[in-house]
Amino acid sequence: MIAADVGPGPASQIVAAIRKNADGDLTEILRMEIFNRVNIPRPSLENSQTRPHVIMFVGVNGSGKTTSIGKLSYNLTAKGKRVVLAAADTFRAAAAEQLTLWAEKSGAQIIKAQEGADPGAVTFDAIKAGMARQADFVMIDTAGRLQTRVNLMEELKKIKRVADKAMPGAPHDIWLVLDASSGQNSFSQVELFNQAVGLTGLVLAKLDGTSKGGAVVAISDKYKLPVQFVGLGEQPEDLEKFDPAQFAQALVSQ
Ligand SMILES: Nc1nc2c(ncn2[C@@H]2O[C@H](COP(=O)(O)OP(=O)(O)O)[C@@H](O)[C@H]2O)c(=O)[nH]1
Ligand SMILES: [Mg+2]
Repeated sequence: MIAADVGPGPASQIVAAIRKNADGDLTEILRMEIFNRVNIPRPSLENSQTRPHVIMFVGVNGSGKTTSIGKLSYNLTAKGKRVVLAAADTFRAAAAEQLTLWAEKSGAQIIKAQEGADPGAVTFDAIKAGMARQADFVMIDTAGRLQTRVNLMEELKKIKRVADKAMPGAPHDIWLVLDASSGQNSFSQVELFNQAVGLTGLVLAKLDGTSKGGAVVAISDKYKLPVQFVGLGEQPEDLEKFDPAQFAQALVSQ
């Protein structure tokens, strides 16, 4: 379990549970212990009564934010939902270009600005556009550079405040995108971003790699944050709803 990034806390609890049931099917007990920890209720996006439902994506550089937004946008527009994307990572011009490609691929609308522009202004405009166009979802892409940790967290707090100004109650969700291969490092990412902006859920990207995302077991245990989606590649279809049973099974098989 340590090798699978489950973390020392849950690992020793699970070992204790297995000791108690030493006569039982060990693999089955292990699977259930993992399942019970990651099976956190997650409200379905499709049932949201809020229009537009505004989701802000946060996370460190390269974790998979822009790609996850692109795939989710593709998924939602395919179901007939109207989506507006906010290119609020204005740190690099390439970030807006990357999101523009996803907007084109999925048929979403995109609000963007020049490199270096105020991410709050982009967020404000995107939410207003989403309201005016009666969009179902507005998804906000944000920057993730951690070398300027304090600035980034202040920037994210500001985006959150501006979103609420544009539409009281927004953002309705703030999801942290984790790279499944980050291992125990993802624990401190959750701590950091949760403290700054208050998370409502997780996206586990790059689960198609060698790591089966065991760190989520400890994260779920402590923060009770549901994993909403998992990323399984770079193609538009490579995003799936998180399935706790399948996740537990994959981790045990590993
Ligand atoms: N294999 C795989 N690659 C991914 C996945 N999600 C993102 N990537 C890749 O990871 C890199 C960083 O992703 P990006 O979305 O730009 O990260 P961001 O900096 O958080 O916006 C890109 O090369 C993506 O194509 C995934 O689920 N599986
Ligand atoms: Mg990005």
